[in-house]
Amino acid sequence: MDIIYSEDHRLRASKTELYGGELLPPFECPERMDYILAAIRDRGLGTIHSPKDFGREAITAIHDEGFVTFIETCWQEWQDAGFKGEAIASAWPSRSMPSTRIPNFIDGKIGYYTLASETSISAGTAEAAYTSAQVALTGAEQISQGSQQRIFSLCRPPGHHASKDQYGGYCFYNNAAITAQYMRDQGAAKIAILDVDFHHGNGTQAIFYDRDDVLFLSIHGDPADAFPYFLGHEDEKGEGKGMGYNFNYPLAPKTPYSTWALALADALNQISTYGADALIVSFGADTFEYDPISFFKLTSNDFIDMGRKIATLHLPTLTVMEGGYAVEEVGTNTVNFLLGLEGSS
Ligand code: Q9C
Ligand code: ZN
Repeated sequence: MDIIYSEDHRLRASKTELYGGELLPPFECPERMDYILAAIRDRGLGTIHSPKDFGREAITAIHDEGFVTFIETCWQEWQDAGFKGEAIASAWPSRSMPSTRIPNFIDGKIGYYTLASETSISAGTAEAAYTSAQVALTGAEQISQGSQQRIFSLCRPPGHHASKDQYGGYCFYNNAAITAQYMRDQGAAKIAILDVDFHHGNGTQAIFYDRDDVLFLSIHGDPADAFPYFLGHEDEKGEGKGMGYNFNYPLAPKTPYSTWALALADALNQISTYGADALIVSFGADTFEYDPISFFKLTSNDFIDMGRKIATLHLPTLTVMEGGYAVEEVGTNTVNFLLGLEGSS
């Protein structure tokens, strides 16, 4: 399987994550990629290619122009304001002040464009997020041209929590959504996005909620107990033309693979019925039993079976990397999934 990857992810190197009231080193760290690259090499998964540049337009096909400009300028404006730490939101429009006006001052503007406050912005974040989207798009082009049936876009930072105009949950640009739109623009009629990251793909759901040309399915920790807390319930089915094209499988703490796989079986049936031309997998290894911020109980071997089951769809499949924070095991678990998907494990 070909792999798309860029060293530019290292530009995303913030020092802080707001966690439990402390500013800690981020779970979403550059070392994650080193473990994945080592596992790709050790197990001979395939050849690594650099991304092409599909331009800013491929990103604004999904994201709001003002939001992309905000991501590009936030760090400079934060420094210009004289703040000493990394850029982090502390107030945003909420139930009791549901404003849609965009503040001028960066401390207000950052709240407008943020859905959660754990994720800091610092030097290089915008550049890394831009390249991560291009890594995804380069994989999507290969799938669209029919030259490959399986591609792994090793994206960092991840994307699935980002909506059209909000970042958070370690995500800035929604790589999976950007590639789905790209594939549609290249002529595919129907795309399915299967999100198997531990966390609900709230950004991807929101982006396609009123559309029937992109089916979205997510298996994740129940939002009653897990981030992003405010989206990902089973009764969220889509709206307007999109009604019936959104599927959520929220699962309880300590869910083992035997139970998780029942949700997957239902999701795969829905994808078959839908008749997608291509599949995008938002893959996170944070369903792993020892993930430090998650609560499912998948073992390393379970990832092989997950890949094999998804392969039974026989669809051209682009895998984009999302989360996974048990850093020393993230490589093994990710490559296990990809080898299962490829049918060589
Ligand atoms: N107590 C991705 O996996 N905060 N994002 C979790 C845990 C945010 C995860 C707090 C987790 C975001 C791409
Ligand atoms: Zn996650």
